[in-house]
Amino acid sequence: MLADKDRIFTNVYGFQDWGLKAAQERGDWDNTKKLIEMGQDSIIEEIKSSGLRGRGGAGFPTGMKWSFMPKESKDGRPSFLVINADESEPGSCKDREIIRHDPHKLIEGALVAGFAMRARAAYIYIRGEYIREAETLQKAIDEAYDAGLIGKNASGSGYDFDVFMHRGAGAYICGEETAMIESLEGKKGQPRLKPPFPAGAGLYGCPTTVNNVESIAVVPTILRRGGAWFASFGRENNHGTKLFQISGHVEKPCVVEESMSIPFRELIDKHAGGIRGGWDNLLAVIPGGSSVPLVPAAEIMDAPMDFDGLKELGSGLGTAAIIVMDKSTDIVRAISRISYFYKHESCGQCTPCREGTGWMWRVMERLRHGESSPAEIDMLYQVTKQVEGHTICALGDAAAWPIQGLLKHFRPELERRIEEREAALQEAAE
Ligand code: L3W
Ligand code: SF4
Repeated sequence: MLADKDRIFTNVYGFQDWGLKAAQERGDWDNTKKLIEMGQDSIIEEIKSSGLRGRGGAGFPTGMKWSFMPKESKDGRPSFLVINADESEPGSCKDREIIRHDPHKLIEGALVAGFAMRARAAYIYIRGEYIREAETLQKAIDEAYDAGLIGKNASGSGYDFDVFMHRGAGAYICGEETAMIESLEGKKGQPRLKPPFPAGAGLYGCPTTVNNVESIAVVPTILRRGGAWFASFGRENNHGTKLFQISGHVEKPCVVEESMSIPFRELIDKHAGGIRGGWDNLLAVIPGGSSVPLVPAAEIMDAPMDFDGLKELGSGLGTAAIIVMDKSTDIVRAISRISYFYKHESCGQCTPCREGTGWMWRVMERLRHGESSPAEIDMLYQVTKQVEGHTICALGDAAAWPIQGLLKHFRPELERRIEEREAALQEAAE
């Protein structure tokens, strides 16, 4: 279990004040100038050595991503850091806690990360529904400006750096990095084709890096304590501490910072009070937010909660939003509801996603009631394969994967519903 002394988010439960004075007492903004004096290349090297991988779902190595940013400005174009606080993945609620209770970690991280990638400013794109969180964040940004920590000569470093907050308007797709950039530019939030990646052509066509809130908020602590310290948690290729969000049928749902790679059972027993009704009552778990396939109880028990451990199980760590489902769950209905979500949130610009998400949801609804045939289960699988990998952004994959997980692990349940309905129809006809 992670020792208290190794926690980065020491105020994640909001027991203390989020304001600047209290944040400084907890160690934030402590001689930030010294971190900046490390120099751009050294900061990036330290982040690379920490093994930090993006905390927004894809797990892309953070230091490497920053190194894609140009060292020299072309035609006087500025570079930008965009921070993804559009947390809309069902099950995901960690960035909300950081902004509510530790916003100065994010703002200090924005300055240091922004400096490392030679960015002129950071735009924090916050989910529209996070109304109070946006108020807190704006107050924290104002406090940082008033104290000279950001803005002209930020923290006395000689570097000018602005931080802007931008509120979203309730579209999940704006969490996709290029849709977010479009939205920031005042356009409809629809993903762009990649490449070019944002580091080449991002916000207003300028070099841009988009990072998740948690990825940025851990940066000052990593630099203060050293990349080796962060890398000492977790296992090869899966380093660091991580905010896990545990919801569903556990005794005590919570957001908790733990060491990466902690076994699932230990995580749930130590922090969430165990499974409702005991471990024998566990049916399945969605370990990384609604986009990743479910894992049945028997397979997840001893699994290391990290990128590679969950990938080996055919799932993923995603945002580490763990949705626990006990045996009272109608698993077909649960996945069908997720299908509805993706149908609703599809931006509609590519055909496999626009048409496929609606088609898959309608079939899922019929399967839920057994109003189908075994052949249609196979056809549903084929359609998920035609959507997966054939769309502009990852929303198509995210709509296909939960259904694939259901078909892989719970096909007998779907067949049982079809058989039961057929038997009932026959009985009624006789
Ligand atoms: C330059 C290259 N940059 C990759 C960058 C790229 C991006 C990052 C990861 O989706 C996932 C999605 C959801 N040169 C590069 C390069 N990059 N190759 O690296 O890129 P990618 O495409 O692997 O992922 P993504 O499009 O960022 C994110 C999944 O996360 N997810 C949850 C998402 C929801 C939230 C939320 O609510 N907060 O994050 C859960 O699984 O399905 O697969 O920056 O530009 N050659
Ligand atoms: Fe839009 Fe879906 Fe295509 Fe993504 S995959 S660009 S959400 S239609």
